[in-house]
Amino acid sequence: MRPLAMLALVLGACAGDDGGGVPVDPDDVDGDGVPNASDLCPNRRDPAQHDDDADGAGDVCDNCPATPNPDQADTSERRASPPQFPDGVGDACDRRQTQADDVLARFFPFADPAEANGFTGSGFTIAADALSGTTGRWQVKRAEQGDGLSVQATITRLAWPQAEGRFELHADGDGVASGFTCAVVHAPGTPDTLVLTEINGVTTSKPLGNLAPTSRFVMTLSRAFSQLQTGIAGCFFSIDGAAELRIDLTTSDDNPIGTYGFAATDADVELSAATIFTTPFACDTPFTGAAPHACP
Ligand SMILES: [Ca+2]
Ligand SMILES: [Ca+2]
Ligand SMILES: [Ca+2]
Ligand SMILES: [Ca+2]
Repeated sequence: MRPLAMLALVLGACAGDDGGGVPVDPDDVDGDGVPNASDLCPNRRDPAQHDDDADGAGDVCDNCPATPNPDQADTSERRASPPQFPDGVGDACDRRQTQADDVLARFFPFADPAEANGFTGSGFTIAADALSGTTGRWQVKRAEQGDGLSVQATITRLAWPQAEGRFELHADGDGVASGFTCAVVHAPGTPDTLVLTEINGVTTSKPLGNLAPTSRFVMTLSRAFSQLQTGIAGCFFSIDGAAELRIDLTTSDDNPIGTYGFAATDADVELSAATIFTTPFACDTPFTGAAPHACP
């Protein structure tokens, strides 16, 4: 018997004594029915084995569940003095590369219709491993505390059945009377446009061009606050893995509590996933510079 198998057998005997009387199977240490050798998350119970980004790491153990990163690298925060350690958010999707304490808070792979139970709203459905709809609004109450929030949608279809349409992410409020929205706006005679809005406040925008409906878009609405309470909200959009287009605004909102979600108005949209990142601590100064942005 290999030493590892023997150790697992010993641990299994202990777990069997004080658990439910079921010994750990050394060939399936997480007990999900999938043998270690073929388990996408050998140490996390994961009978569904869903791998949204198809990188070989299952959703429940992937440190960037919507970004292919087979190496699972998470090293960019590491420094010797003063000591700082990786934060569990993979380098490939970590928006604050040099700052620890970021959290991969929620991941919605839209693989199971039961995920809809986490949301309020109407107009979207979960089927065929995606969320889709044409006109709808879904949101979830934010449970995580902290100044920083990123709401990221992985979009696998975005088409316009009418002359005008809109798809948006929202955060910090309900996206109707409060909070921020990051929207793709389609209108006749103009290129599709990325628009960032603080509700009842400032807005900024940038043209995206005419989007091809079946490209893969990654759209992110982020909010980060400095310790000086100078707030920045950002909206990011990438097409087929190209560099992100980014727009920012300075916000007067000092209450990072509310909901996050997404809404479509006459937009034939399909999301393969939504990912929520949070941070309990803000950057020392507002984030600036090239994407992915890092605390200065
Ligand atoms: Ca297993
Ligand atoms: Ca994965
Ligand atoms: Ca990944
Ligand atoms: Ca990290």
